[in-house]
Amino acid sequence: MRFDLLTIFPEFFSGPFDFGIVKRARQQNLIEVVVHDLRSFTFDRHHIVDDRPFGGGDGMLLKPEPIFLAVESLLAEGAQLPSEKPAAVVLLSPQGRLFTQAEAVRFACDHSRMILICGRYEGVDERVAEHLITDEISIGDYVLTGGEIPAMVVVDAVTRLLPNVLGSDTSAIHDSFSDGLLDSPHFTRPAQFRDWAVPDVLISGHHAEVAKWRRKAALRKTLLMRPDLLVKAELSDLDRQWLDEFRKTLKPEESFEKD
Ligand code: 9D3
Repeated sequence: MRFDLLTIFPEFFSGPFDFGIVKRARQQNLIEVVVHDLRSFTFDRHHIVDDRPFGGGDGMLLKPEPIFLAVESLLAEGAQLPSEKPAAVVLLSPQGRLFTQAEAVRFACDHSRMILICGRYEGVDERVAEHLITDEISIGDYVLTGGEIPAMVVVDAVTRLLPNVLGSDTSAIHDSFSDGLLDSPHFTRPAQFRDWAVPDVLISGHHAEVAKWRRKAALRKTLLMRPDLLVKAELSDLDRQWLDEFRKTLKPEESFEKD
């Protein structure tokens, strides 16, 4: 996968891709990350990238011309081989559809290139959304100062899904959300820390009992923290029985579940 990031703050991206799995993926040429300064696609003396909104209102918008020029020259440069998957041109914006694990999987599988446009100020001229991009994405319902951090989130989430990025034993398939539940709790040594002992069953070495404990713990955690996920999760009859028991023993204030 090649990621092209368009931003007015290219320095923002020095650091986030230089550690851990993403750094290794770059070194192994499994991904390429190229950051472009939107100002380099302007021709006026002051390299102006923003302007005031027609009709009035607070704040400034990113102008369409530098964004169109940048995206169109990037698309022309990567002369599309017939075998190659198409580029996704993604605008990060608060108006976008929610970025989920399913969206990350779709980008990883269906595209060999992602051009990520980071909005700033109050937003971006709407002609970018209407006539240039393939996807408009938000990372969640909270207000950030721009699309740079969301772009990092997308690069990170998509990268770890690409072939050979994770070690063969740590498959991306075993992730939280892949079966629609949160992960079960994990423990490492020491078996006793302060007043808190690791559950005996995890130390017992009894694999079937461990698997059962983990499934129950994942169901309990999901009921407590993210009951919304249970609506879509794949649940067996035994899962539903355990959930009913948990619901009976839960104090009302412990659950965020809506009734
Ligand atoms: C008053 C209207 N605001 C929209 C909610 C204006 C506005 C606020 C913040 C316009 C842009 C921004 C900057 N945010 C992003 O560019 C952004 C974002 C976000 O704020 N939250 C979650 N995902 C994203 S993706 C891009």
